[in-house]
Amino acid sequence: MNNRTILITGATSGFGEACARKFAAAGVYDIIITGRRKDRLEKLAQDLEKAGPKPIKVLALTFDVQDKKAVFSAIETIPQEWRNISLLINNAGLALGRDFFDDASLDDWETMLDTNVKGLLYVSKAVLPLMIPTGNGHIINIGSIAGKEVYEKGNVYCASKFAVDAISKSMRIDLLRHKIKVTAIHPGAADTEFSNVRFKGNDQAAKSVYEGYQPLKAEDIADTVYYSATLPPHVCLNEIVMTCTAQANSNTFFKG
Ligand code: NDP
Ligand code: 8X3
Repeated sequence: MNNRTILITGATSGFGEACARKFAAAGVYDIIITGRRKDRLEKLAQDLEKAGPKPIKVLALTFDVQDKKAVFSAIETIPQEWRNISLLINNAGLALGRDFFDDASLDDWETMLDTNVKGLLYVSKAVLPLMIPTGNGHIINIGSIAGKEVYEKGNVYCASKFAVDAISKSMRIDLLRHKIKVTAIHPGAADTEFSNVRFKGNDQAAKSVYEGYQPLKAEDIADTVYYSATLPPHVCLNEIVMTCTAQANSNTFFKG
């Protein structure tokens, strides 16, 4: 049997990298990894090829999901043997800043919307013509608990993840006729490079987000993605909100 082909956005770090490692370890998936940092992708590709019980194929594609032309050009020119993509993990995303609405930066807002919302739309639209003919498509969108409940100074990051929630629900309806499963996974606080990016290299601010409790790890999300992707064909997990045990909702943590 041929391996199933999957495409993961944002595979250079955090959840995306953990997903790539999880699927590679199974040895039955050929994996397309994407992100902007080419050096990381190339290093990861080498690791993945020999990570499982038998060698798998790995294709690294470097593009910025905000760049519509680059997204379509990268995906439309994927070599023939990679075109049967049946699982898409829309994971690339970021938060920038944590400021009151009136203090926040317009540039940060635009980058978050362009990446988390428009980037996800571009990649999905580009991949769907390849996925539909496989007859067993599955799109897994990484949202956030921030897309379920807003929190102070979360404003446009929360809005971008509310959009991912709405897009996931819409996709599930509109892609039903193609038998494509759509799963949205909404994690709470997880210790990745996410906060270093959000606080723009202020490591102390980033570290303080995870102090006093045990946050989720990237591998927890990868395990959940993998579980969702390996259910029987007639079962679709529509959405999952997952937090560490110390987090009850967007705003409530037990630290101590
Ligand atoms: P990381 O910062 O560790 O990883 C983010 C990934 O997204 C990187 O691989 C990065 O790759 C990629 N990315 C960011 N911007 C772009 C872009 N413009 N084009 C292409 N790739 C891009 O964060 P996480 O792994 O934590 O985050 C993954 C997803 O999970 C995001 O959507 C985030 O919003 C969401 N999330 C995170 C939570 C957390 O607490 N960590 C909780 C809930 C959801 P590169 O820089 O190489 O392009
Ligand atoms: C990331 C989790 O709570 O920082 O989406 O928004 S949170």
